[in-house]
Formats: sequence, structure tokens, C-alpha cells
Amino acid sequence: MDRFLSLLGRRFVKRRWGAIALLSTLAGFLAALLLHSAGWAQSSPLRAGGDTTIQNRTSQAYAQPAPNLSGNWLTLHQAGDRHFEAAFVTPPAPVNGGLGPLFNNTACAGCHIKDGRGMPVPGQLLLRVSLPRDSPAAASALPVTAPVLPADAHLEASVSLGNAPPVPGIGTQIQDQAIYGRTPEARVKLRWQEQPGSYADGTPYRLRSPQFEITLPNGEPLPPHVLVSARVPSPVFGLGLLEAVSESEILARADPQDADGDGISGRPNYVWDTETQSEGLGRFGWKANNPTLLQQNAAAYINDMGITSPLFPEADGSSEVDTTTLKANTVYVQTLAVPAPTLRQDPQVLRGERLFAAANCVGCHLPTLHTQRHEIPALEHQTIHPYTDLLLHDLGEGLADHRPDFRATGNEWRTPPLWGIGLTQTVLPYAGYLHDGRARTLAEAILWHGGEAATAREAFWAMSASDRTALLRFLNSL
Ligand code: HEC
Ligand code: HEC
Ligand SMILES: [Ca+2]
Ligand SMILES: [Ca+2]
Ligand SMILES: [Ca+2]
Repeated sequence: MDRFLSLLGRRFVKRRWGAIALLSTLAGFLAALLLHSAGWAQSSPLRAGGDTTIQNRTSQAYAQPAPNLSGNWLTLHQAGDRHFEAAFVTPPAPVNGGLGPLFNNTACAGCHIKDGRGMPVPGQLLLRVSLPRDSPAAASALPVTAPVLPADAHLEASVSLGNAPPVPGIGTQIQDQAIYGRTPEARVKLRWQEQPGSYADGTPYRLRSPQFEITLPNGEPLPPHVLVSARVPSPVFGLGLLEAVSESEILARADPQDADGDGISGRPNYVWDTETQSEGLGRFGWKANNPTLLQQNAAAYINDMGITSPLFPEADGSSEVDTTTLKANTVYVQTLAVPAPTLRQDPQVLRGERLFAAANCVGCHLPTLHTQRHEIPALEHQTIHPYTDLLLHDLGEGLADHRPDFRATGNEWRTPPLWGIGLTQTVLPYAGYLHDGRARTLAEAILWHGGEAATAREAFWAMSASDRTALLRFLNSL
């Protein structure tokens, strides 16, 4: 009898759970249906990278393959992963030879740490240089110390497009490392300068900016008329999606004359596309100075590591990495998954999101874009939430490098994506924000905004402490 009762009980319990499960499934289904019909389910910021989104908030969050990659593309991604990690060595060597003679680092992964940012330190930070467009005569004042790299050949074409002229003997990037027996182009030292400030409510803060001491091999300082732009390595996940956004969707947001009068212009960069030998829309790099990931990667090989490839070959047409390697490495940065935001139910985070919109951060950090056609099917037809418009904006004197880059002026920067930004220091403790890594915190990054973003910065500066916390919590949830 006892056994009978307990069996009955268990059956009853089972039936009750069954009913609850059924009801909750129904409720979930109804909710999904409702959200779907409201067009929300597909575009929820939880799916920041569309079908390439992953649930991962660990230090490896940027380093995962997109979960929707099919067999062949996944194989290429994995091969690319090995190329991205590979440390090159001095020639001759049986594998990964060909380093230099001039270089900045020996591996892609040596700068893009765990596929995220690099630090503002020599060896990871890059210094781009050029001459002012209007004073080519200044060139003769420079001692010629090293041959210009093969990549600089493509600069000839770009200069004719109005790009900044390379520095004789140095080109457009300072390589501060060289193989044994060769001299680096310069020695770079960095000092931080601090300045105090305070929010509207009196809370104090400190901002820092870098000062560079650049010494040529002959012991002379780099002449002051040479324009210098410092850039830290940026994260490399989700980039294939940005490549797959249609040109028309990006250009539709451009407002070069600020016709709508909201104080925000937004201009496309047009840069030299080496593959097609024509001008193309710039998308990658802090000033959107590269049109495609293939070119971005080939330029990284030649400029950052001294490795020639089919896009930037040796004088005799040969190259140190072949088409297959360049292709796989490109597929790698095209298909790294986007981590999903977290805490989407948290009231403080949701308040922060509203403040982000109210301060018109969304005027540049556009929450939603769409992808169109791409060679990699996993990247096509996705609704994504990168928080960028991929356009150039004048962010004022405080951030200006005074060095034009194709059509970007010395005050302009491409809006960087904010997806995954809350994981920056989980992936790399002490990593900085902004083009030269000067901002130690997200708050410092916002406080540096000026120019077209002056009103947005002002809104943040004037917020109550609890509103500032909510806004930062929202950014950290991305
Ligand atoms: C010495 C450090 C260094 C090395 C080595 C390096 N990079 Fe970079 N990378 C950078 C910096 C700095 C930037 C930003 C450049 C700019 O804005 O002009 C960048 C930008 C990029 C971007 C564009 C990111 C974006 O959001 O627009 C990609 C993609 C990239 N690198 C891939 C690679 C690959 C692939 C390799 C190896 C073949 C590599 N990098 C090697 C420093 C490095
Ligand atoms: C006028 C366009 C514009 C507006 C408005 C704007 N931003 Fe930005 N934001 C940029 C650009 C451009 C950069 C890159 C500047 C640089 O690196 O020097 C940037 C950089 C950032 C960064 C650092 C990103 C990184 O990868 O290091 C954060 C964080 C950020 N913005 C948050 C905000 C917030 C929050 C607001 C609103 C209070 C805001 N931005 C308003 C254009 C804008
Ligand atoms: Ca080489
Ligand atoms: Ca150089
Ligand atoms: Ca406008």
C-alpha cells in the first residue's frame, strides 16, 4: 500500500511537472511569437553578431570560431588560426622564415593579444609617419637610412590620390626592430603626460596622453615637421561581418555637410585598393585606411613583420607567404565569433542603454547594421549590433594626430565598434582604449571625446554619478 501510494505520488508529481513544463513551453513559444512579430527576436542585441554570436565571457571570448561555419570554412579558419599565431624567424629557416629585415613584431598574435587589443608599448604600438602634403622640400632634410619596403610601392599610387607623402628612408611606418646585422629605423620612447579634470558634480579624474621621443640611427631626433600617428592594435573578431555590410548602407548614414544639423557629420574614407587597382571605401584601421581584410592582412605581413605576400611581393615577384596562407589568415579574422552581451535583464544596464541613446552616442556608435553578400555564407544576411557607422568623425583637438590618411583629416577617426568592449580587460588586463591606448578606463575614453562628439561628452560629463555608473555598466555589458 505504501509503495502504491508513493508510486501514485511520483506519478502525480511527474504529471504536475509535465503540465508545468508544457505550460512554460507554451508561454515561451507565445513570447517568442510576440517578440518575433515585433521584429525584436531577430535584432536583439543579445545576438550582437547574428548567427556568428557565441555565449562566452571568458578571457578567450574573442578567440572563438563563428559557430555557424561549415566544414570547409572551419578548416580554413583553423589553418588561419595557426598562421595568426606563427612567430616568424630570421631567414634562412625551413618554416616561417623571412622575418624582416625590418619589423615591429614577429607574429600577428604578438600584437593582437588573444585576438583583442595590444598595449601602447613599443613592439605593439605602431607609429605611422608622413610628410605634410604641402612641403615636399622638407624631405631632403632627412638622412636616408634604410630602403623603403615593397609595400611602399602601392603608396606611389595612393600619393597620386592625394594621400600623405611617405618619409624618405622610412616610408609610412617606423619599424623599430631589425634582424641581426640591420639597423632599426628609429628608437622609440614613450612618456605619459597627465592632466587633472573634474566632472560637473566635482568628482575628480585624471587623463593621460602619450609623448614620443623618436631617435634616428644617427642619434638625431625625428625632425619635428614629420607627422606621426600612434596606433594600438585593435580587436580582430567580427570583422568579416563589417566587411559584408553594403556600401550603400554605410553611405546612407554619411552627412558630410551635417545637413540635418545635429552637429554630427560622418564622412567615408576612400583609399587605394591594391587588389583591384582602384579606389575603394575604407573600413578597417583607426582611420578606415584599408578597404578589405585581405589587404589589411597583407599590409600587416609586410609592414609589421617584413613578410612579403602575393599582394606585396618581392621585387622579383616571389613572396615569403603564399596565396593559401594569406587567404587562410584572412578567413581567420573574417570568421571570429562575436561574444553576446550579458545582463540584458539588469535594470541598471537597461537604464544605461537609454542614457547611451539620450546622450546621442548612437549618432556615431550606431547599434544596428545589416550584412549582404559575402564569399563566406556564414556572414551573409545577418542583423548585427556593432555600435559603429564605419564613418570618419572629427573628434576634436584633444585626440587629433594632425596626420591625414587618404581622405581622413588629422582630426578624424573611424567610429570603432563597441561590441565586446566590456570584455577588453578580461581578455587583456590593463589594455587601453582609443587609437593610442591612452584611456585606462571607459570613462576616460568618453571624456576624451570632443569635436562632433562634444555634446555627447558634455552630456556624460554632466550626468549624476549614478547615471554615469549606469552608462558604464551598459558599456561593460557589451
Ligand atoms: C606590431 C604590431 C602588429 C602586428 C605584428 C600585427 N598587427 Fe594588426 N594591427 C596593428 C595595429 C596598430 C592596427 C591598427 C592600424 C591602424 O589603425 O592603422 C592593426 C589593425 C589590424 C586589423 C584591422 C582591425 C580593425 O578593426 O579595423 C586587422 C584585421 C589586423 N590588424 C590583422 C593582423 C594580422 C592578420 C596580422 C599578422 C599578419 C597582424 N595584424 C599583425 C598592429 C599589429
Ligand atoms: C561624433 C561621433 C561620436 C559620438 C557622438 C560618440 N563617439 Fe565614441 N568614439 C567615436 C570615435 C571616432 C572614437 C575613436 C576615437 C579615437 O580612437 O581617438 C570613439 C571611441 C569611443 C570609445 C573607445 C573605443 C575603443 O575601441 O577604444 C568608447 C568607449 C566610446 N567611444 C563611447 C562613446 C560614448 C559612451 C558616447 C556617448 C557619450 C560616444 N562614444 C559618443 C565617435 C563618437
Ligand atoms: Ca622578409
Ligand atoms: Ca618603415
Ligand atoms: Ca548630421
